[in-house]
Amino acid sequence: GGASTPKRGAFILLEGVDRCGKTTQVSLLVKHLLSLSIATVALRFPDRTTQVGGLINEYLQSSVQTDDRAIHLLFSANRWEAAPNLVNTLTSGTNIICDRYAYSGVAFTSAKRAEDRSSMSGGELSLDWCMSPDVGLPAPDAVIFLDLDQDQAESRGGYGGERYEKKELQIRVRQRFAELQAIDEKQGRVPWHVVDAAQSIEEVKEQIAKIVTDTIDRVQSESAPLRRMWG
Ligand code: ADP
Ligand code: 2DT
Repeated sequence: GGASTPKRGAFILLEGVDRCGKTTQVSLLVKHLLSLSIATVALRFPDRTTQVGGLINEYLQSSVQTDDRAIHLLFSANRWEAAPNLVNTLTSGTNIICDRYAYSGVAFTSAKRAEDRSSMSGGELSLDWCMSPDVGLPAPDAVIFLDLDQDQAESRGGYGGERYEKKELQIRVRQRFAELQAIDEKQGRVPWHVVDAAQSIEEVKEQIAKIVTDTIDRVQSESAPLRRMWG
């Protein structure tokens, strides 16, 4: 007992292609944890409420040609500007459930092909190039990957008008996520949990809730230090 420093919160990330159910599950999860009196907040990237996020929002909603590297760096800047607050939240003992992060950043930019791209140089942008601006960001304690194939994603309703909502791009994005999972598994630092997102909302919720409570327990019992991305 006594006035010991509170244990830090866990940083848990939900990733996956558009429509896999991230928004639905983040909101169910936060409600579930709060009902158990476990301090938790939701975050999402891009955070469109900041000035940088406003530029990202304009980009996503328009078809104006913009350099892909410049846009990639804006998405990364949008995480860096949030990082101090994110670290303070975790340090104060609050858990964070986050919808998309650096993995989406790398997966989407590296999935662009020459014909999708508006950059000065042709060819695809390498994973290494895409990862480098996010190196050093706070790393999640777990990645929950909601896995859904493209046909099932599309059966959940037609795409809206945003720039990346195109079938071929989404298929390549899913492949890039798998490459990022392999990189993390080789490094052995950030555990990935792949959940079949084609199950019912309730089934997905149960599986995620178990992963999340196990992760929170692990972070607290091991007093695990907060790591940095891809370091
Ligand atoms: P994301 O945030 O990953 O794009 P959403 O949570 O917004 O996904 O879900 C996309 C659509 O699919 C919504 O209409 C949502 O109600 C529906 N949906 C979410 N999860 C499931 C599920 N497990 N089964 C069927 N439909 C789902
Ligand atoms: P939402 O539909 O989840 O708001 O995402 N994206 C996201 C990137 O290209 N790079 C990033 O770093 C992030 C976080 C994924 C909007 C789109 O932005 C893409 C879909």
